Amino acid sequence: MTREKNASVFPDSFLWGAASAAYQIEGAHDADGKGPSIWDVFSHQPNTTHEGTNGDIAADHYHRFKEDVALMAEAGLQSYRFSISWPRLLPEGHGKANAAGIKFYSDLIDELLKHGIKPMITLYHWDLPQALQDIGGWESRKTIDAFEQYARLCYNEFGDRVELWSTFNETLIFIGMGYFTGAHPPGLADPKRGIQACHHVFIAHAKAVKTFRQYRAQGLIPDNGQIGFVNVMQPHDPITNSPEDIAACILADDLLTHWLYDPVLKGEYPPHILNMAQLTWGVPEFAPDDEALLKDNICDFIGVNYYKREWVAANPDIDNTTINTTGTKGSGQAFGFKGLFKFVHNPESTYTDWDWEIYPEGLCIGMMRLKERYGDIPFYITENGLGAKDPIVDGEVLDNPRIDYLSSHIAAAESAIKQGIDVRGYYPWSFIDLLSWLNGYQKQYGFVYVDRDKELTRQRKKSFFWYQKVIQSNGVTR
Ligand code: BGP
Repeated sequence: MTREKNASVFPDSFLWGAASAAYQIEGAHDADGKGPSIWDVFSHQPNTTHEGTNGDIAADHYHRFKEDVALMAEAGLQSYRFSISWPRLLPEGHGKANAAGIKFYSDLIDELLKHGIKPMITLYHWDLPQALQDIGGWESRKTIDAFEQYARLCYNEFGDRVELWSTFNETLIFIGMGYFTGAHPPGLADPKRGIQACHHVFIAHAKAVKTFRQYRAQGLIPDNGQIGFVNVMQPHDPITNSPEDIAACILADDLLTHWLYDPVLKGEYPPHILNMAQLTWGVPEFAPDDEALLKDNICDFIGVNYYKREWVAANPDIDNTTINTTGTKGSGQAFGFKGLFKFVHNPESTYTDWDWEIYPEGLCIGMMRLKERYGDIPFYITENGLGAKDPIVDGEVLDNPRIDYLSSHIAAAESAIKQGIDVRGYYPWSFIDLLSWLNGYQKQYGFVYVDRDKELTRQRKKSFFWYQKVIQSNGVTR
């Protein structure tokens, strides 16, 4: 059968979306009974974020969600990925729920559905209630129990209207930066504690998946309801063909990819890495049910957040985990863990102002590698985007580099589909300009500009109109 010229490769059911996260978009950090999250506390400490920026106000989406959803509808969005702020629903992390918090998300969901936009909920996008951090955070099994209560509350309140759910966003970042490099809360550099905390996240995930399926079986969540996990997809390639660089690259894949994908897609850790961790640090420690919980609760889909590839080299020398948070090109240095591997600059590659390599093919290659390891799983591209300081010319936001970036990545998603990968949706990061955790408001990603000097007025960027056409043509016009 020959495909009609210009016919779309993207299936009719494909979801063209956009993404956000509660702390980065909502603001209203202490409104209507919300409890503080670890990010509220952390970002108020000196020298933690770029120029002391925080999410106190963010894009004020909490108060302006109707205006924002109207813009999403105008763009033609078919789905919107957002996260729920756990401390907005449960100010103490567990126990008594906050009715105003529930109402906010319920109204947001209704507003989306009214415009025909499918909600995709992330339960955890890093804003742990501070009250839980105070009793050990992810290092404590009490947080697993609290997460299960929180997940149940969300299923009870929103499950009848929402089909697409994911439990966690990016273990690589919130565990890696929270417990290995110390750049995110709780600000530790302690692998032993990090590995155990990460294990508890996987167990919390497995329990939430189990409960989700019980709800679905009872008809409390739609039959076609799906639950997944969202991870960073960061393909690694060796910078040379030397055996040392190749070995370092294999190790980077094992520690940064397989360690974090295997538990949710295979229900177990890579055995040799588990062995190494237990011999070196004596962790992760398993409770009696943990192994079965992981095995029995494999995800329905995997969400991949793709921004960049990393070039890997052997690393006998450097221990440096600082990154470019200024947007001054070239200010990032090699990032590495001594004795394991380091990420290095490749002079032949193209980079953003934050020193992130622009490599569209990596989106397709990354999914192919995952398919090879995990089989035929459904994929959602849950984040992809260009962080940049957008130029304003005669009052118009002309974000041409973003259009080029997204266009080339949509082409890569198309190649993946042609090669038999089951890609079901594409969610650029982000719909609207919002807070970048460590980089402040100067690192913009949105289709909609938020004028921080003019009462947070929304303005459509050039990419807004471009994406509208992409959606209208089901990915053909780009
Ligand atoms: C991902 C996060 C998002 C978002 C994005 C861009 O890791 O899930 O929350 O912030 O990266 O990163 P940054 O803001 O650091 O540029």
